[in-house]
Amino acid sequence: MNKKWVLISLLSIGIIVIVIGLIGLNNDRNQDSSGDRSQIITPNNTIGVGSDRSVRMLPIPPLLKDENEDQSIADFNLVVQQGETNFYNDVQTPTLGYNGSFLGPVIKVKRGETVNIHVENELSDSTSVHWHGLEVNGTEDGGPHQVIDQGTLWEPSFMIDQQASTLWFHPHVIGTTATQVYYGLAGLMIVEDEFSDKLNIPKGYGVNDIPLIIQDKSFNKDGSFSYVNNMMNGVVGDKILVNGAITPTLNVSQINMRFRIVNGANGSSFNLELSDQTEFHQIASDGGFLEKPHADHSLFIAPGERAEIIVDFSKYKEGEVINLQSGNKLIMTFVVGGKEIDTTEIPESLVEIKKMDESEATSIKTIELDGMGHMVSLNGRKFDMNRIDDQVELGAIEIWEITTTSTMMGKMGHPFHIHGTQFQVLSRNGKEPNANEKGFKDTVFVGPDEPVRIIVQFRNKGVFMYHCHILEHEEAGMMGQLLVE
Ligand SMILES: [Cu+2]
Repeated sequence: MNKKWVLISLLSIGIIVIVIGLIGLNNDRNQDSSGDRSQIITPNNTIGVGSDRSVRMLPIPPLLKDENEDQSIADFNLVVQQGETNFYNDVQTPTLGYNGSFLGPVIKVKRGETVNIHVENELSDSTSVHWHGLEVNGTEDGGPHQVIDQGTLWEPSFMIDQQASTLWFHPHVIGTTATQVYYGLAGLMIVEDEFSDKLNIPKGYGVNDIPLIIQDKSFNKDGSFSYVNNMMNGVVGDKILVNGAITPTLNVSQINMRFRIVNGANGSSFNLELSDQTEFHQIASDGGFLEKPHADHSLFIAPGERAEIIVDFSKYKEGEVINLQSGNKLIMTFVVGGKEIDTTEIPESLVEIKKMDESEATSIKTIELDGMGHMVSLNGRKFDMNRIDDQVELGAIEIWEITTTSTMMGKMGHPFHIHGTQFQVLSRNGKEPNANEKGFKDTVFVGPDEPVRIIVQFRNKGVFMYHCHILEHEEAGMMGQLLVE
C-alpha cells in the first residue's frame, strides 16, 4: 500500500469514529433532555485554574427602581452594557449585563399599571430586549423587529394585563441572541396582582422569595467564557451558575422559602430535585399560579420555562446541608440555620383557572419541529424575516398541535415558545398534561415523538415569533412569525 492509501484509510477510520462518537453523545443528551434520571453526569464543580473551593454565596439580583412617583405609571431605566465579572479566583471574565456587568435587575410591575421602559444600548453591537411571557403588542415585544442599534435608545410602553407571574427578558436579535444571552444578558420581570397580594405565601423579595436563574456555561483557562456549539443540543456548559455564581450557597432559616426558578440556559434542560428527595410544592408555571400547589420531588424545566416552588425548611435541623441537583449535577446548596417565626403557608388552593374551551377554536394548526444542530426547521422551512408564516385574527382562539419527529441523526425534544401570549396545554401524547402544566404557559417542552396540543388566544396585535427555545436551534432557523391583526 502506498502512503496515500494509508492516509485515506486512516482518515476514513477517523471520520467513522467521530460520527459514532457524535451519535453516542447525542443519544446521551437526549436521555437527559427527555428527563431520564438514570443518566450519570460526572460532577465537575471545581474550576480548573487554581481550583477555587471557597464558598460562593447566592447573589440576589436587585429590584429596579421605579422612577415614576405616580402609583399607576412606572418608569424603568435599563442600560445594556459590557463589563467584566469575577466568577472564581481572581480571574475576570468579559461579560454582558443590564445595569451591571452580568445578568440584570428585577423589574417588578403590577397588573393594570402602565409601564415605560427606557433601554439604552451601550454595547458595540445591536441588541433587543424581548419580554418573555409578557402579553403586549408586537411593536413592544422586543423581538427581531425591534432592534436597538449601538448607542441608541428604545422606549417601549405597555399596560400590564395578565396575572401575577414570573417572566424574564433577554435579547432576541437575528444572529446574536444565543451569544448575548450566554455572555450574560438576562433579567427577571415579576408581575403582581390582587391574587398574589392576598395569598399568604412567602413574598419578601430577597428574604423568603428568591429568584434562581439557572444557566450552564464553560470557561477557558484565561477565565473567558467558552462558547462552543456542540451541533446537537445547542451550547452546553460544564459549570452551573445560579444568579451568576457558580454552584452557590444560600443560608436559609427553618421557614417556607419560595423560589422563582428560570431556566436561562442556552440549551440545557434540568431535572431539579433536592439531594434528600424531599417533596416541594410547585405553585406557579410560566404564566402564573397553578390552581393548587403541586407536590413533587422533582421538577423538569426546559430552556425558557419558569416554575415557582415552595420548599419547607422547617423539616430540617440547624446545620443541615441540602443540595439542589439535576441528576448528578450540583446546582446549588442550602445551609439550614435557626428556627424563625413563619406565618406563611402553602395554601390548599391558589387561583381559579378558567379552562379554555376547545369548541371556541377557529383553527387547528400543526407545528413540526425537526432536526438538530444547524439542520433544524419548523414546518419544513427555516426562518425568514421577510416571510410571515401565519396570520391570525385579533382575539382568535386556535389549537396548535406541536410535534417533533425522529430523524436519521436521532431523537430530541424541543422547548416551544410563542411570543405575546399565554396558552394552556390540552394534552401530551394524547393524555392529560402533567399536573404542573395545567396553568398558563408560554413555553412547553415537546419530547421526541410526543405530540403536545395547546390552546392559545391571540389578544395582542402585531408580528410575533414562535420558536424553539434552545437558542442555537432558534438561531439556526427553528422559528416562524405570525401576524395578528
Ligand atoms: Cu430545538
